[in-house]
Amino acid sequence: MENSEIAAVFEEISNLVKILQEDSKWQFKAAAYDRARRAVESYPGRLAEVAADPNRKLTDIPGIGPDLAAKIRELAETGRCQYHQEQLQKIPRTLLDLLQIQTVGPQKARLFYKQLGIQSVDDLEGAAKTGRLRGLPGMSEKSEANILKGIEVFRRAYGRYRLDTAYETAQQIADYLRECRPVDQVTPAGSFRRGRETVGDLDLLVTGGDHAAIRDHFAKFRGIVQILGKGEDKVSVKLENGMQVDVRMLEPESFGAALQYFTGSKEHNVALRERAKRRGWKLSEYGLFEGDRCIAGRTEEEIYEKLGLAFIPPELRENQGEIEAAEKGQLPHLVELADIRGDLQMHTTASDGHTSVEEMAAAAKKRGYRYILITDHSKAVTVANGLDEKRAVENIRRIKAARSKVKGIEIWAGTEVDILGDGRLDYPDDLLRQFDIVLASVHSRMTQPGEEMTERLLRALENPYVRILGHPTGRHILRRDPFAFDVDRVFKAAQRLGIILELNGNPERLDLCDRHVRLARDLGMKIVISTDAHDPDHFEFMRYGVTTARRGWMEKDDVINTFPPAKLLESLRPLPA
Ligand code: DGT
Ligand code: CA
Ligand code: CA
Ligand code: ZN
Repeated sequence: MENSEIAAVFEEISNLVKILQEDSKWQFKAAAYDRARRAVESYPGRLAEVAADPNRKLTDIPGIGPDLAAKIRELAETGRCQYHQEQLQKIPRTLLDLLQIQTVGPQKARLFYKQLGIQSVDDLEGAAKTGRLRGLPGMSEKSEANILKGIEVFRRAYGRYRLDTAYETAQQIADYLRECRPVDQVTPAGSFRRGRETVGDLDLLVTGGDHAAIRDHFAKFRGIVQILGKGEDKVSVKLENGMQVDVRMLEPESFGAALQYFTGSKEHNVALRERAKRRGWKLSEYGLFEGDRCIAGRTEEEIYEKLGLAFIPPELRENQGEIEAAEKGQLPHLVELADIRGDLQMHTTASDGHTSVEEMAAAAKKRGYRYILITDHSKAVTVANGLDEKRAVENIRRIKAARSKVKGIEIWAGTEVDILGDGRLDYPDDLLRQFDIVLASVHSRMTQPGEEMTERLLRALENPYVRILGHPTGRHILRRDPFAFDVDRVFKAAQRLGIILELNGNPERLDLCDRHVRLARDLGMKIVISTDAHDPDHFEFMRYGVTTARRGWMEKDDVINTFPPAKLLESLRPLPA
């Protein structure tokens, strides 16, 4: 059991306690589980290992008392927690789906359940549509409309999983499959290999040995709740988190053809098959055929080559012009993770991060980075413990002091200054001037009408100290839609002013999204890929950011944090004299 899974159980217990409110101490109890969830999430090692080690104590972890330690041990050993299961029995399972809807938390879920007998998202939708929610404590017509909008987002998201969930699951299964002796290689295909921000299901291709043995081994994978189908060369299963996984077993002669076929996208494949047909050939998951003779199929490379195309990286296979570009030898040389030299958005304990400047710097240096920008929040973002002017000045001093302690990496003093509702910034120019680099982002009043949000962003960009626009559209994948605003106008204003757009690599955000990255690229703009790390572990998010940049056709020189420090600083908008 991974830390993230343990954290998810604690989160659900906290929600259940808040919904049930069974005794007078429920608030303390819920708070303890919330604290435990955060402690588990930010714990650097695997808790299951700590639990199994007689020489280590779970209770040494801050936020974990004897009771929670026992639950962690129970989860690590059995994969379940008795108390959690008991609480789950007390409400309809579908009631928890309500918490996936924006603006609905445990308190509202309880209210709807107790007052109106609402048990599911469908019930909630019915009640909102017939105006039965307004009039409940704290519920207006507007909050009813927001819930309907939230339900729409929920339905679109249903049955899809974030890229990081897919990544972790793919890795676990691949590791597990490789334990089976005859397995040679496990290769993910499908939307996951194309690097899409969400996947519908996971497609894994396996080569090597005895198919029956691999099938039997896979069927014993711990996370499986249901076997959906079992064929000669394919097993489909459903995992505990609801995700479907298709495992296909292949022969090496046709591995390339199958990888090509199952990577998709469907639209890319249709276009490729047409191309083969025009040459009198047939392309399928078994190979490229001239009559009965297979002329390519062992590798993807030879298939693309035979079809007169340069090799097309999976991230581009969406039939968005990549085939034409491959034909003319004009494919972009996509940016790679190894090109990245630094990270320009991260938080420390000064605001809502988990570690110090020095720890972040040391971890960044270990990754081979040459610079970092510390960007703690400003005061308006109270939920993230934003800094007022005085604390911001102290923070600049603290950041500069870290330079003498961690050498060999540039430690820049920045801020993620909040863009207020009217487009003014949360700090005066006098203070903004003191930072090395100012990043500005929106964190409040996110449902403003499009015109207002456009004006707000444009006004913020006019401030001469703003060099980077952070998570420009504000979306949360599967949870919250992007702000309504005129993307084209804001991008063009940023371009005219020399402001860099951020691609936030946090897999919950990936903001800019792939389409917007492509738009920026088509306008000839540069971006920065940042992780918004609140913990050194989050530096790993760079992987998702780079994948999304690749989906937006970005080359190394389009991404400013591939530059050495001096060149990066030159590529930013010049500061006022
Ligand atoms: P997803 O799972 O919804 O995120 O998207 P994909 O792209 O992974 O789609 P999936 O899992 O249904 O199928 C995997 C790949 O297999 C897909 O990208 C292309 C290929 N494929 C599946 N069905 C068809 C089909 O009917 N025609 C063609 N040309 N290819 C298909
Ligand atoms: Ca898939
Ligand atoms: Ca599939
Ligand atoms: Zn932010």
